[in-house]
Amino acid sequence: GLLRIDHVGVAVADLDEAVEFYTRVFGMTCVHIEENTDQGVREAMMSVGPTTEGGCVQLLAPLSPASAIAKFLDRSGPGVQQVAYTVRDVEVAAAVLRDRGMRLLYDAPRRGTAGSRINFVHPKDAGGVLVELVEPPR
Ligand code: CMX
Repeated sequence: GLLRIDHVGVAVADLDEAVEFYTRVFGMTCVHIEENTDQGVREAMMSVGPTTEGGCVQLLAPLSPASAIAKFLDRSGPGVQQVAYTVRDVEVAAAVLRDRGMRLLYDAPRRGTAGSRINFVHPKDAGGVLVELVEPPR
C-alpha cells in the first residue's frame, strides 16, 4: 500500500529562480538537486519542514523541449504536475493498481530521484492527477 506523501511535483520554467522563491517566500530548504536525463528534467527537492519527514515539494524544470515537463508547461503553464506517494515495493504497488484497472505508464520501474525506483498512474485514470509511485533507494 501507500505509505505517505513523498512529494508534490511542481513544473517550473527556471529551476534556480524557483528554488530561490520557495526558499525566500515559504522558508523551505533545498535538500537535493539533480539532472535526470531519463526523465528529461532538472529537479530540486525542497524540504517543507526541518526534516524531509514533513514532506517535500519537488521543483521540475525541463531539460529539453521534448520532455514531459516542457509539454506540461506549454499546455498548462507552471503549477502542480504530479502527486507522488512512497511505497515499499514499486512493482507490487503497480501490480495492485493495474488489478484495480489503472494504466501504469511503464511496464517496468524506471530510475527516479536519487536512485529511487518509480512508475506512474496515467492522469486520465486517476481523476486528472498524475500519480507517481516512489520506492526509495535502500
Ligand atoms: N496532470 C494531469 N493531467 C495531465 C498531465 C498531468 N501532469 N499531463 C497530461 N495530462 C492530461 C492532458 O491534459 C491530456 O488531457 P486531455 O486529453 O483532456 O487533453 C491527457 O492527460 C493526455 O495527454 P497526452 O497528450 O496523451 O499525454 P502527454 O503527452 O501530455 O503525456 C503523460 C502525459 C502523463 C503520459 C506524460 O507527462 C508522462 O509520461 N509523465 C510521466 C513522466 C513525468 O512526468 N516525468 C517528469 C517528472 C520526473 C520525476 O518525477 O522524476
